[in-house]
Amino acid sequence: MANKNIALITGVTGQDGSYLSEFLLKKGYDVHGTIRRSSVDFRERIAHLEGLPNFHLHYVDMSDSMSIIQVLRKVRPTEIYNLAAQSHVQVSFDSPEYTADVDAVGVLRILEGVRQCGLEDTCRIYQASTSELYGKVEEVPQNENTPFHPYSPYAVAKLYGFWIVKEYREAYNMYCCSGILFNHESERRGETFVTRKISLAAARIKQGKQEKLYLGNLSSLRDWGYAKDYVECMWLILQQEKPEDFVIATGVQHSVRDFCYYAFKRVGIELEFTGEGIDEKGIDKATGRVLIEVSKDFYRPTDVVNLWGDPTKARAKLGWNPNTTGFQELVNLMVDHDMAKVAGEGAAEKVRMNLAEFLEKGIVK
Ligand code: NAP
Ligand code: F7E
Repeated sequence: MANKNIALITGVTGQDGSYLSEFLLKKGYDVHGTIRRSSVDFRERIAHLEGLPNFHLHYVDMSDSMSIIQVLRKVRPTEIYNLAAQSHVQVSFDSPEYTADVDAVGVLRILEGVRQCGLEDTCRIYQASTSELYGKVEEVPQNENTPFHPYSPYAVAKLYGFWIVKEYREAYNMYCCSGILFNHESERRGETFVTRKISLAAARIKQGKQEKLYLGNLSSLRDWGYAKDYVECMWLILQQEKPEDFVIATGVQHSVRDFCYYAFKRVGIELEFTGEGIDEKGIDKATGRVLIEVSKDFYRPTDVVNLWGDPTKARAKLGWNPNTTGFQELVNLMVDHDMAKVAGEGAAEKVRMNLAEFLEKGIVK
């Protein structure tokens, strides 16, 4: 059909890919998502979309140019949202080469693939960039002009992605841009990111299904937003007249400790923190029970500890409201979701509990 909007979302099975699919389907797009073959089915975030006439899935791996070219030729998208990535910062220290291949060279594969398929004048490209580029921060809060200082293999790979997008924009006049998104969370957040690890633990501890929560740096500061609000920005960034990069953030900063406090408060437990560094503990004020301890296993060789975004440009140019969902509302909706999830865990409970134990002991991070 002429003039039909056709979106290609890499990483459609991820947190953002699933929300963005819903958003674009509602706007009438044909949505094509890329998935990877896996021995077990991890498509729960998009299961409710499968079977819809405008929703299509294709096997693509970001380390495989041929699969990328094949899907570009077949789909001929008008918009590409490149969300696929090895997105876990701590894991990037264990798999630095793979992270570079997928998160850095993968971006190049998309850009060059678009050119080689002759789509450079008809297809706009959004690159999922990150506040991790600011890393060992050189100013607070961070905006589009703040210097980058990446501080993990993940961030270094994403920095290449950012610059190669800029290069293709300037060298070939392509409509490609980066959203520099600060942390955004949701009920669909991966379970080893700190917010989800906390919301699930609060629910499990409340329901007597977990003893304790082990975390790393409790003083780390983040600007946490709601993923559902952020995918709208990805779309808005591609609807501008000129391609430009944008910082997407709430402008509000909290510590990991704050997140714990409000998550446990939501389940009726008031925490009190005592001690410092590795000796810090989160104690149930009512019973004196230690619920949170610090474990070295969750410290990173280099950690980014002071992220705070300035969304002024996004507010002014995109007309986006950075504060649709506030911090406490975000914590509450994640915890409420996980209270219900944990309560409903039946037959799968034993398997889940094993994972919780592994997480607790630091065997799985
Ligand atoms: P996520 O939940 O980890 O999803 C990542 C997606 O990438 C999944 O669909 C995953 O597929 C796919 N993927 C990973 N490696 C791949 C490969 N080699 N080939 C093809 N697909 C691959 O991440 P997210 O939170 O939705 O984040 C989306 C993007 O935004 C990522 O690029 C991330 O780095 C970036 N970002 C996220 C945040 C945030 O706070 N969430 C902030 C800034 C930037 P499987 O399901 O098969 O693993
Ligand atoms: O860590 C500290 C940890 O893993 C946040 C990704 O989406 O956002 C995400 O990366 C902070 C760090 O997210 C634990 O040291 C303490 O300082 O939830 P996280 P992240 O590293 O900020 C950015 C913007 C992205 O681009 C990434 O793709 O929390 N922390 N204790 C812990 N973190 C984890 N995971 N687990 C802990 O036990």
